[in-house]
Amino acid sequence: MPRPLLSLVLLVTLPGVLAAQGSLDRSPNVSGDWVVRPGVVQFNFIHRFVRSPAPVRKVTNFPTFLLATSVLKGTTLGFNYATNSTLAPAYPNEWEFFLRAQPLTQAKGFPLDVGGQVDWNVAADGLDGELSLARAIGPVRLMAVGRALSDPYTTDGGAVFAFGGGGALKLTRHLALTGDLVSLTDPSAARGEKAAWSAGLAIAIPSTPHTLSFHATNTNTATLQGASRGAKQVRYGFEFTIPITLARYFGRKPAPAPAPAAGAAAAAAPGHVAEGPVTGTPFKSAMQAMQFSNQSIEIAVGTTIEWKNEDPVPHTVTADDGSFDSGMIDGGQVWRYTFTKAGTYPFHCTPHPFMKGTIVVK
Ligand SMILES: [Cu+2]
Repeated sequence: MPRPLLSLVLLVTLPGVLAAQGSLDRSPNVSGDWVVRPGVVQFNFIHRFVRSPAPVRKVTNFPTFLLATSVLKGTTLGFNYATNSTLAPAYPNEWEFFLRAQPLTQAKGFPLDVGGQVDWNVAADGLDGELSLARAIGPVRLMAVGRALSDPYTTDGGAVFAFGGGGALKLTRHLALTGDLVSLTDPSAARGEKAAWSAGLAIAIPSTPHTLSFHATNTNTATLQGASRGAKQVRYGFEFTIPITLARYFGRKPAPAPAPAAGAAAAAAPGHVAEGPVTGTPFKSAMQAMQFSNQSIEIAVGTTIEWKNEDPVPHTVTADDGSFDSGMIDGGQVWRYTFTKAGTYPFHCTPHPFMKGTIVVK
């Protein structure tokens, strides 16, 4: 297969790690201003539809595409493109170009996730802003949001405001219930503006970096403008999230890992390699963002290597010659192996053959 075609096939079938947020930590109308991890391009696709009454029963679709990437760590630059928007009269192609930042996070020890977005909405011909606060408490993540939106019906830069909240309840690692309620402070009955709401079921597809959210909502598009206005009719639809890890296609070669001194090099058992208790200090490595974090490891005979899978998808550590094989290591799990014979051991990950490394045992 020609290389560009192969790349395309990989791009479609093996997208990158769940780096940006999937749909399990947010709700359809409240994004929480998630940001993309550096080196990742995020592509999200939302498809919603309504069916007109009998006898026509015409299905009308409301898609929104999101493409975004990181410019600086903790920030995201991207756009939403909704191809069947009802926001501004006679303006169905709604573009929103946004810049997001999430400077404070619970992961870094702050009590809340604090994020914000500014965007230019082309259909509304104006600037929008959002501030969001979120906090995870056990399996629940609660979000609050305040928005200042340019008024799509005026040309004098008039502003409207919206406030709302959302939540996600994680039932398992792969399943969450989500919901939200957002309203303009002064919805216009004449324009049919109602409070926006959604109810959904979000699924992390096992062994992939994708999430899928099935939801019902009364909003048309996923822009700040669109997610602040409900309509009369209920839309049913889904969102599919695709994080694409660039390192996979434009491979970087990290420097070889430093060689730690072997703890108990003398006690090398006879034979090839052995799986067993840790002797001495293990050499710690990991799987991160669909790569082995140490692709070249040099150790002394008798050293144990400990791999931690920091991805949400399972990986393996498998010798190319079959001399060792971890089997599936789930996200968060650790696997250890003690190398008792000198040699060079190329290894890979069985479900992701592009993940490769070499261990030199001296
Ligand atoms: Cu893998």
